Amino acid sequence: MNAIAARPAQPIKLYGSAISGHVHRVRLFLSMLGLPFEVIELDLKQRAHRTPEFLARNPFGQVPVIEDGETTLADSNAILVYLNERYSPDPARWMPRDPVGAARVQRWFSVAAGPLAYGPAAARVMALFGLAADPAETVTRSHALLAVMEIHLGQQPFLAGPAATLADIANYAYVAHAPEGRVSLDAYPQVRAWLARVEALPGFVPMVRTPVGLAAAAES
Ligand SMILES: N[C@@H](CCC(=O)N[C@@H](CS)C(=O)NCC(=O)O)C(=O)O
Repeated sequence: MNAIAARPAQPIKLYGSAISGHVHRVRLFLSMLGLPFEVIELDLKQRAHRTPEFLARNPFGQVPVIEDGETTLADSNAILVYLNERYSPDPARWMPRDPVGAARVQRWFSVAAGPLAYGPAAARVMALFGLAADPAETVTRSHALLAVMEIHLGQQPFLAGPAATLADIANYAYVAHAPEGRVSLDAYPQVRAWLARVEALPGFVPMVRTPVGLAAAAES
């Protein structure tokens, strides 16, 4: 454990959107680390993430992006790794140093960037913005992921083992908000218990619930 945790010289700038789960995972970890930050809210509907100015920060045109002094970084999972390595008083707590522990976190980063993004996150985006894709297929894909998580979390309290790690931070928001995409969590008590464990961690902050998402959740 580091004796004294580093602090940013000035508040970290977080370019994001309040309804983005990718952005929320960064906001959540900034809060858990107690770091100063300011959010620059981009209106994605107005394509504020596609301006030349923003594309210079992230050529993929996606949020989140952070600016920490001279350092500009995109990609939520990459940002979590950066914040942990640079500012956590106990980086091994969130990203284990042993080969198996580190690999387990990486595995759940891959889930967050794959099945979670193409399942519950995509189902929610379709519900929020009425996108023309097949919601049924996405909902089915979401339940396939949740079924795996249900078994996994019945065997251990957190995704990568006995304690919370970056794996839990990366996967929390889109699972917690899955009902906004008409993906019910009713059949997954172990998943719901895990969400409650994450919500009980010091510094936890929730993601906003949107009116459209709330209506969808009420129907599901
Ligand atoms: N791999 C990226 C994905 C980020 C992402 O999909 N961001 C969405 C918001 S939730 C976005 O910016 N979408 C706008 C677009 O792709 O045009 C990450 O983990 O940060």
